[in-house]
This record gives sequence, C-alpha cells and structure tokens, in this order.
Amino acid sequence: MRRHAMTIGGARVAGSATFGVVNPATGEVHAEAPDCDEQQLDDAFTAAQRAYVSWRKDERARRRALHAAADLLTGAIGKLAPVLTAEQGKPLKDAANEIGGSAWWLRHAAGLPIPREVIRDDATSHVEVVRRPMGVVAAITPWNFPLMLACWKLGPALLAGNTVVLKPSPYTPLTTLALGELLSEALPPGVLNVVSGRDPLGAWMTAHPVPRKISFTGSVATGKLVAEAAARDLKRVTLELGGNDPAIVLDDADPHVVAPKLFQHAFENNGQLCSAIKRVYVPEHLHDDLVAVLAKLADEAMVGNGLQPGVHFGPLNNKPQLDRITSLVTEALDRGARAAAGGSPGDGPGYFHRPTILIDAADDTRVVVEEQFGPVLPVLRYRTLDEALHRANDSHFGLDGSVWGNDEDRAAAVAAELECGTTWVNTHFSVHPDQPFGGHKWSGVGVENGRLGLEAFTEMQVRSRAKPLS
Ligand code: TXE
Repeated sequence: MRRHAMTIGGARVAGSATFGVVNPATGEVHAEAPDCDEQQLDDAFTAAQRAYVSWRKDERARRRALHAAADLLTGAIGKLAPVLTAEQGKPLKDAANEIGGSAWWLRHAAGLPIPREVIRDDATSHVEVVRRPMGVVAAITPWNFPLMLACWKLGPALLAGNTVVLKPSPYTPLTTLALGELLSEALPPGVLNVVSGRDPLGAWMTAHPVPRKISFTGSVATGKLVAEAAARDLKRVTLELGGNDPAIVLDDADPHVVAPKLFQHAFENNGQLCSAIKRVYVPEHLHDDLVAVLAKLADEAMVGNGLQPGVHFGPLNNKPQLDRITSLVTEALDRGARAAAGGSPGDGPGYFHRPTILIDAADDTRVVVEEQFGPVLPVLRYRTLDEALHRANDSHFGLDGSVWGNDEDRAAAVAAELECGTTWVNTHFSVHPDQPFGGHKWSGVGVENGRLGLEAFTEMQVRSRAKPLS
C-alpha cells in the first residue's frame, strides 16, 4: 500500500500516525494517509508565514508559478485520475475532467488583474485604492470535488500574494496530497502546504493564530463552527456551504427537451454537488411526461465501479452519506411518496444507490427540505407560478436556482424572483472562473471566483498622498 505524504515547507512529511482511506466502490481501505498532529500543523503555518515574506513581493513570479502549476497538473491527469476515482468514487472520465478543470482554474487565476483604482487625483491629493494580500490562508475542502474546490481557492489566494495551508476531507485526502507534492516543483517551499488528518485537524486550523483568512467549503453545520472559531480572532471567512437548488419548469416547456437536461444537472457527480438540482417544480399537466423521461434515464443509467468503462455513476463517497440517502428515501416512501425509478441502495459491498426519481413527496419531507447530496430527485407538482416561486424560495438555502421554458425572457423574469446567488435559464450549474459564485442565506458567506473572489483573498488599502505645497 503506497504511503502518501504531506507537503510542509517544501518537504515530504509523513504523519506521526496514519488513517485508512476507503475505496467507496469496494468498501475497503485501499490507502493510508498521514494524520497530521498539532506540532506538524504548527510547522505548516510557520512555513507558510516565512514563505509569505518574499512570495507577496513579486507578482510576475507568482503569475509564472501559477502557469507552471497548471502545466504540471495538466501533465498529471493520467496519473491522478485513477487516484481520484479510487478515493472519491466518480467515473474515471469525470475524474479526468475534474483535474483538467482544476488546471484551467489555476491558469485562469494566473492572468487575473489585481484591481487597483485611482479615486482622486487633483491639485491637492492623489488617492488610490489597492488590494494587499492577507498573509496565510487556511483552506478547507470537502469530499465531492476535492481537487477542483481546492484550486478554486489556491489560484486566487496565491495570485493575490498569500500563502496557503490546505486540508482536504479525511474521506478524500489522496489527490490533494499528490497535488501538494506535484506543485512543489512550481512553487517556492512553504507557499503551499498540504496537511491531512482526521476531523480535529479542521478545528485546529481555524483556532490557529497564524491564518488571517479561512476559506471553507463544506456543510452548513461545520460552516457555522468555522464562523464561530473565526469570530474569536476576527479572521476573515469565505464559506461555501450547501444548496437545495430548485428548478422550476414553466408551462410552455417541452418535457422531452427539458428532462434530459434536468437529469444531467440533478445527477452530476451522483448528486453530490452543492449546485445540483435538488427539487423540480413542474405544472400538473407536464408532470407525468416529465417524470416518464426522467425515470427512463434513471433506469438506463449504469451504476458501478468508476474504473469500469461505460459507468455513468459510481458509488456515493462514504457510508454515512449512503445511509443518509437511504434514510431520506425511506422516510419519503413511508410518508406516501412513490419511486418512479430507483428507490433503494444497490448491492454492496460498495456504497451504491440507484438514481431515484421521487414523486408525490410532501413539501415537508426531509428530502425536499434538506440538502440530500445524492442521487435522489423529488419532482413536485404546482398549480400557479406564484405558488411554485413561494415554495422554491421557502428554504434556508439560497445557492442557485434555474427556470426552464420556451419563452426565455419570461423564464428570466421568473428566475430573477429566486432568492439565491446564481440563477440560470434553461441550464444549471454553468460556472466559469470569471463568474462570481456564492450563496444567500445558509448557503454561504462571501464569494469565490471572478474579480470578487480574488478580492476576497485581499484586504483593501487606501494609499493617499498629499501633493507638494507650492
Ligand atoms: O462536510 P463537513 P462533509 C455538505 C453536504 C454533505 C455534508 C457532509 O450536505 O452531506 O456537507 O459533508 C472539515 N472546523 N457538503 O462531511 O463535515 C472536514 O474535515 C473546520 C456541501 O464533507 O462540513 C472537511 O475537510 N473544519 C458541500 C470539511 O471540513 C472542519 C460539499 C468539510 O466537512 C471541522 C461537501 C471543524 N470543526 C459536502 N469539522 C458543498 N457546498 O459543495 C470538519 N471539518
């Protein structure tokens, strides 16, 4: 079994202990990852603090290094994709796409302008507003897109001149550990440190005195703990939390055209995506046709080990997540919902669950109210558009939402009524490194990506000069 190493101050570092990483397609431990202790975490923050002194000074060198990092990652797709599939579960093709996308994000960050603005230049003063790096960033990521979500943070954080200590989820540490080793060829020692460990490690990071900023992606519950820990030291935070994205199908939509797209955006990554469609609202008269197409697609989908060719959906990432999905579906069925497709876990020992289309679920079932984060889609009937909008917005979540219909202007007007960070018309989860991404309500605090995402890794500084008296 290969032993994976952390990257601290440019060196490969073994943990003082290790923990097992399970392959979700088999349910078996297939690798050991380092379990970072408090001294090693301290070493990582100290290394990041030292590296910050020179890293923040040379913007051109940072841009070159990020391009080199993107090249290295692109060159490693073939090597890393099977590692990602083995720890996360997603099919090999999707794993390769995630890694390629991560490299794209780094490359894009390498070219981002760092905003500065002269706001006054007159006879008496010259006043400019610039953005300064913050220092050391603590970056904490979840298990659904370990590499992509890490690179959403790394690109802008490093470009802005910060240094980083990055921690992946204990369910998916391996690709991120490999990223740390790989990028040490492009980045000076200490600029990127990657540590891994069981759950106390995240709390140690947020309580540590060195980082000035915590960039976190994960669950709402943990996000609230992170915000609490950050408040004690007034650390800046960006919280990218869960979603319960609604999709509203309008009465002029063609269910045969819309259903395959809804299916794609609901079941991408097996539904383990903050921005997956998690509820569909459909007018009564389109309901049966829409459900028939969705159910056919679900029935036809091939579920299996992501290393097998032709597999559409791998296992869920971990046993607690499979148990959660199973219990959400069971509760809905017990309360009168019906499964138009799927409805039960697959055969073990891996964490498989058939893609499931639920109909007639009550609005207060957990699968409608909570973020299921798995391959289950409730399809809900509505009578009036006002009612659909009210039900779509009646949620603690507010990440994204989409509206589907032939009349795009009408759909856009309806989408503008959704209470969320991004709205789409006739598509869903269409993201780009240029496009800010963030949630309303419990879905998050702050923004990633685009100019706003870069600014979130900086502090504003006003530079004001009096003009010489003459
Ligand atoms: O999240 P956690 P998990 C949601 C989704 C899913 C749920 C569980 O609803 O069902 O989260 O996922 C670290 N201080 N999303 O268990 O526990 C932890 O080690 C600081 C939404 O992964 O929040 C991991 O690295 N950090 C989401 C990271 O936080 C702590 C994507 C996330 O773990 C910590 C994934 C602490 N006290 C899951 N405790 C999205 N929005 O994309 C744990 N961690």
